[in-house]
Amino acid sequence: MSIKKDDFKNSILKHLKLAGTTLKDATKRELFDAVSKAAMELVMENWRETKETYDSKNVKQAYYLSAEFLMGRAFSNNLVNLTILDEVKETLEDLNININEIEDQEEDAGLGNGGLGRLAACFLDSLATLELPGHGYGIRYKYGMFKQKIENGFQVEYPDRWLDYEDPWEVERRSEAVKVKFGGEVIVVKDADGREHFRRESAEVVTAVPYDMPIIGYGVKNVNTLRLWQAESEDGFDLQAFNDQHYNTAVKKQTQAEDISRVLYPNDSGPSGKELRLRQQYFFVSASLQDIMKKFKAKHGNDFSKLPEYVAIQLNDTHPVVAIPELMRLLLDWEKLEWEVAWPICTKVFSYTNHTILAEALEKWPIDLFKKLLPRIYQIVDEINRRFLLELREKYPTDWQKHQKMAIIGDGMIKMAWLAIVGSHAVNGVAALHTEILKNQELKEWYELYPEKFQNKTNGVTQRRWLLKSNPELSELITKLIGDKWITDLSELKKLEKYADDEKILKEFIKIKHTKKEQLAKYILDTLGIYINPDSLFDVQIKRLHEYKRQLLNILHVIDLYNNLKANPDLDIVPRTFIFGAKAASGYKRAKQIIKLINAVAIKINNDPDIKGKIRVVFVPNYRVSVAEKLFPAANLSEQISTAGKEASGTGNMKFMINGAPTIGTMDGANVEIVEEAGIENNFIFGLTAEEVVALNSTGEYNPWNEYNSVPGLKKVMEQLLDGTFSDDRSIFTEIYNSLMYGADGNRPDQYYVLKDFASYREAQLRVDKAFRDELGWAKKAWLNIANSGKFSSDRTIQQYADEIWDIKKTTV
Ligand code: T68
Repeated sequence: MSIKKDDFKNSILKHLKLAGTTLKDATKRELFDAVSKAAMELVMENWRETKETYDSKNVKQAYYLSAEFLMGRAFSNNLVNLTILDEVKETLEDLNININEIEDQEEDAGLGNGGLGRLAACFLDSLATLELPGHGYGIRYKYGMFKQKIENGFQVEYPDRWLDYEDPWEVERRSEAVKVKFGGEVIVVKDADGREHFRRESAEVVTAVPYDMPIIGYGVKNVNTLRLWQAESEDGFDLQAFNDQHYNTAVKKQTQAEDISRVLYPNDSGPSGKELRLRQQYFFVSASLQDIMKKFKAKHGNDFSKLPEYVAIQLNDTHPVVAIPELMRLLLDWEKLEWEVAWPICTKVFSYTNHTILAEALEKWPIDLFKKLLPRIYQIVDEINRRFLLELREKYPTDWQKHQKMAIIGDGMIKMAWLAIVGSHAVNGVAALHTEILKNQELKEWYELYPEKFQNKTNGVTQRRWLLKSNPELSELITKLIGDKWITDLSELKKLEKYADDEKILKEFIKIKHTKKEQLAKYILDTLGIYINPDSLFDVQIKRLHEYKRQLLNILHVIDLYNNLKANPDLDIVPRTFIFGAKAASGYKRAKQIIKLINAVAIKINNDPDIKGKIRVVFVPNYRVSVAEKLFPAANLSEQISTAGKEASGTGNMKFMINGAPTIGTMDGANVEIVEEAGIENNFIFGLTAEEVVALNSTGEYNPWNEYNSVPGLKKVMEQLLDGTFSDDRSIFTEIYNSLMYGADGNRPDQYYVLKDFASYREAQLRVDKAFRDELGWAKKAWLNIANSGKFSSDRTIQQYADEIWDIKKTTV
């Protein structure tokens, strides 16, 4: 698309006028709104046309159900995908407006925790760009991922008020609201033919109001939809109670309904178990399915055997899995289908993605809670389970242990992952290694039972946001060399390989990397008041804080390096800046202690004159998508150091790779495939393998005291956690120490093998130090990572989902 500058200018002026202001008087926020609305006018037409095209061509559509969509900012990304960014920039310059300042007015849409939510956002971008009919359904949380501040070195959480200002990139569609019912009683009525009908009485009714965001394909007319539901009470507040001055009572129903979409749960793993969380899940799932069914019926009438020909539904982890019994409910109770007819329809429609092998993250709901909140859904799950157990008995007549292990309902719990596998035709992991671990370990019995269901879909990221938008300088160089096809076909980057020994090109790349580092250094200085040296090696670990991701290994190594520098001030090392960004789940104590440790180490090192700036440590607070866009392009080294077997895939690893940062990492998740593509010699691999971890776990013979006593320097580092080196309060790091050396909360000592991998990690860091001294040699490694990153586009991933799971087709508007 291209714009007529004068028309666009007039459109901006019109929107300013409608807002009751002028170019001269408008605040930056008012300008942001006006420019966004001018752009939205361009989007609207294509959006409508997209719906009409999908409708008139009668195509199958995919729906991505996800409790999280970590969209980040819309403004620049949408202008990029509309291919009008440069023209808008120039138009704004004519009006004396700096586009960067406008961009900074927008809050991130932080409706997700981390990788899982951001993956959903990348997938939507790819669906639209590939002209595929695929949309998202989720929750319009009033408060997204909390805002993190660091106070006295500790994480403190504040509400994320992202909707304080009206969002110009969404459209409320109140007329398409639907009702969702909770609780109450199930009444069974028999009709004349003896058929049972189920009715709900005295249920709590909540209204689900849809808000739509346009998902703009790059350089195409397709505009798909992300529909997010907001919860409201059916009939406002209780005026009678209000008149009687019972104010709390008057708003009770309203508050209870609105609670459902009030806030995102900030747990990226670990047990949920909270009633409100289940309410959220059922709320958005029921609303979405009603919406999907309404559209299907309007088009195809009541022949539901055709549903799988027109509808595919992807369940993003177990969070939306209650969709399986909900669709059964709609087919049985509303549409009067027989179970035997409805069930195969269901399994053909649904498919399920698993994102974790951490056992504690597999969702289970206590029967009592589930039954009380969703009585009819419980009956249906019970029946699914009954029939499934019959199937199991047939297949394994005497293996009672297996029946018990695989039952959907057991130990007083409903096991959502089991329900997902039984109710879907496809189950996928998110990287090759992860899928193998699912098949051979975690879901072994399930793979034996349903081998045909299991698939791998290695994750990917959208190069539009993570390269084109966030690194325009590198994008320009790439386009200069190989043209711009890479923007929609990342495998084109392979053509860069022939420049890997071209000194002139490598120097241009080095210069660009330096520019991105300067920009980041300026941002860190402006926001944190900390100076970092753009000539130092930027060593970056940015991801959720979790013990298995081992930020602790990183910071212990920093402490060791610090000790070495103190002992030998002339030690010849490459100057380094260790950069961290991470949020810890609010209730995750150990993760929070690790954040405190990183900050304490940072203060100590950054203020020690002996170090002469050779190493610096920076913790970037409130890590989020918009900050990630500054960090990935500026990184020299990508830290992907999880305990092997624990990180399902990782996607940050791919964002580093396409921006030219080699990986220091374990053979875990998608790191395995990154190394396969880019070459082990261009990355820094260390540590236990997934098999070695399994073997060590099973012998139970690992003893961290052996490493403690034998690895030079390690003992000292560990002692410093206790002796007040990093804090006057000697007790604050004791629990970290104890968890490593003695085990805590019933876990084995050092369950994530931090000490075990320490020596190997340090050795890999020495290789990094050595390699980085050779500027061109390093640039070549980085360049080869870029050139071989083609596989890690979410375009490739989504094309595989489209072909191998959903069976949806490219539909040009
Ligand atoms: C991540 N999972 C995986 N979970 O950890 C990561 N969990 O390896 C993978 O690359 C990514 O998913 C995409 O597949 C998560 O991000 C969550 O955020 C989460 C949220 C709520 C409950 C459980």
